[in-house]
Amino acid sequence: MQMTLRWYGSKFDTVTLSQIRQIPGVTGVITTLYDTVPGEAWAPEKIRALRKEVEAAGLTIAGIESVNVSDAIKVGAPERDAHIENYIKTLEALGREDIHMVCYNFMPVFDWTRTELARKRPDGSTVLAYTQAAVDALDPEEMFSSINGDMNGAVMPGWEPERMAKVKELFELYKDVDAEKLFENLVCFLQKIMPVCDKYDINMAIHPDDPAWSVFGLPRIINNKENILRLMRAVDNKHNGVTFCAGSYGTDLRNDLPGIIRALEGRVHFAHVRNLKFNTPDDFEEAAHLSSDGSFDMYEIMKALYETGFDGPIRPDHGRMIWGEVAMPGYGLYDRALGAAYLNGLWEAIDKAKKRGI
Ligand code: CS2
Ligand code: MN
Repeated sequence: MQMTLRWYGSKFDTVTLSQIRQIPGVTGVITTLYDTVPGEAWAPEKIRALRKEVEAAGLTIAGIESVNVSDAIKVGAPERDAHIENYIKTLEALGREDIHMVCYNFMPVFDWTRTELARKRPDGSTVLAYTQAAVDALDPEEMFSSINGDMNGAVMPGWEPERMAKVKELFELYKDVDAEKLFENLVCFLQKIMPVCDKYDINMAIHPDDPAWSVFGLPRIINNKENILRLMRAVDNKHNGVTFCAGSYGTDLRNDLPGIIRALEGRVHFAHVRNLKFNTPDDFEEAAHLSSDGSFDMYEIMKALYETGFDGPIRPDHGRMIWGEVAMPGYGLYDRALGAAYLNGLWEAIDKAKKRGI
């Protein structure tokens, strides 16, 4: 595996490449062209410039998170084919820059949903949190205004103000799209992009739905072992793979996280490893990465990745806001650096124990 940190680019991130370079064991970044619009093709020269910038800092681009899929592709609107053509052009341009992993999601309307971006924990840190009761009390438009004030001046992925201004229209677009239709559109998209992925050896890694159940009546299709395996079988190509995100599959306590990893052997191309602390089954907060701070057994998660031969990029996921840092919620430097060090420690211990036959 390669330990990485997500980085939004020098124009958007409070964290710098030189800071990332100093986290022990972190050798790459997961990045994106944050100001691109889904449906458009990425300019090859911008990808080249991004790569040069990252490499000049002594790091590599370990993958892209995300090349976002347009709503037209998700709902199967008339512009779908033109958008898929553009997606293919973007993949070609990435392949030519030696970038071989692309994370994306197929969630309708909202990329992810949290009801609080700065819930205070007993240690004084603040974290993202979700409580179903708050979602039930809001309509989707109010949802955006209720979290907007807590973004620390950042634009959060999937919650761009321009996009949220159109929430009503977006819901309208999805009104005839049920889970089956969404699944069909996803399969159609993957079938069309597999040839270019084969040509440039690009691993597509679908991010699960977060939370792993339907919010505001929108369909959810990538939320448990059965559904993700169905997608793996529907497009049975190694380049059709998965982002294993512990904090997203883990929102549903019925999901056995190491079990999902083991069932996906060979198809996990990217891992987001974070911990959640559940107060009730439908109220959770994003704890520190350590097992003892949350509800997951992080050792078992890392062990399942190790034992299935995972060799893609891995990153700590949303960190807590600590030590007075002001950054995009979930994406400060300090707690994610602690997370990376901890995950590296678990990996080293697992690796040495295996090699020494302990
Ligand atoms: C990420 C997602 O910040 C997060 O919660 O895990 O936004 C993720 O980047 C996208 O869903 C992938 O397309
Ligand atoms: Mn994730």
